[in-house]
Amino acid sequence: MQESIPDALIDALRTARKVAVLTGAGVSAESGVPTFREAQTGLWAQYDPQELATPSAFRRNPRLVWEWYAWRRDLVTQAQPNPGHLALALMEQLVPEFTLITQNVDGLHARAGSQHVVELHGNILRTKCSADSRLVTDWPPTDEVPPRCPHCGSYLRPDVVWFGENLPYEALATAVADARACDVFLAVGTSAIVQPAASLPLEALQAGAITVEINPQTTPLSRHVAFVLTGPAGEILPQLVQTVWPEAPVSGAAEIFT
Ligand code: BJW
Repeated sequence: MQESIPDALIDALRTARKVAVLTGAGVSAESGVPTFREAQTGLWAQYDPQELATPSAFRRNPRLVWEWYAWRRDLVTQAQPNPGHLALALMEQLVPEFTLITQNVDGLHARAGSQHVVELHGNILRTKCSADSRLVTDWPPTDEVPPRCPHCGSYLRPDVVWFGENLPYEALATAVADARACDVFLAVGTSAIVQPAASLPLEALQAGAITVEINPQTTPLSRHVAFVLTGPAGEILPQLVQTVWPEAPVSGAAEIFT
């Protein structure tokens, strides 16, 4: 059964000048990309984050970390954007000012057509030097794992943000500013646990925005937001866009709403 969209939320979105959206792993779950913290299916149910997603894990066992990310990179490359990603790309065209802030590293928002995506935790499809963070696109063929930076010989690593690392400065500054300036803030498919991303909806709330959560489960954020839409993003987001903007003159919408 579909969640009905409250009239007050429809009005708020229709009249909003600025909308900000924070997405998490749940928005890509329906594309077959595993989330992190869900029991049974989440990555951390099978793998220890301390062994894989920290700088010290990489120092201890760079080969293991590189290979784990290579496996996930393949998975992401084969995944396709789902109706939730497409609905957000459509929403961007319907709202005067729109920011899509994502914790996801899978690049699926851009592949769905979102133009302005703020990536807080990097992108798994990019590679950087572990010594100076310079982005590296090519390196000589080698059997060594991880391969080495062609400029300085240090190991290469994925361009993602591990625990204990700072988020990219500009991305975080933009996200905080847009959260504070928006009229409506949607948190979609995130457990709202990992900082500093988890603070963004609260920043928006404190600044007076109408806050919305879209998630099949309750999170620590649920009790703070004005509206909770319970269900999968791939169903709720298309329904939300269709309800708020029923006459959206956007080509390609049909594939979302089938
Ligand atoms: C659906 C769905 C469907 C399912 N539709 N929904 C205070 C106390 C203690 C520690 C800290 C603290 N402040 C900061 C920290 C440290 C740490 C932190 O927050 N730890 C917490 C665990 C407490 N933060 C950091 O270290 C950050 N850096 C930092 O703060 O720098 C300053 C600093 C430096 C030094 C010391 C202290 C501070 C960096 C965080 C980097 C996070 N990196 C990861 C890995 C990225 C690379 C990779 O992909 O491998 O980012 S961890 C992982 O979690 C990933 C995600 O982006 C992130 C958030 O997870 P997300 O997206 O919310 O996924 P899940 O799985 O948790 O939730 C999925 C949700 O979807 C669920 O709610 C489902 O119900 C829902 N769902 N199906 C809609 N169909």
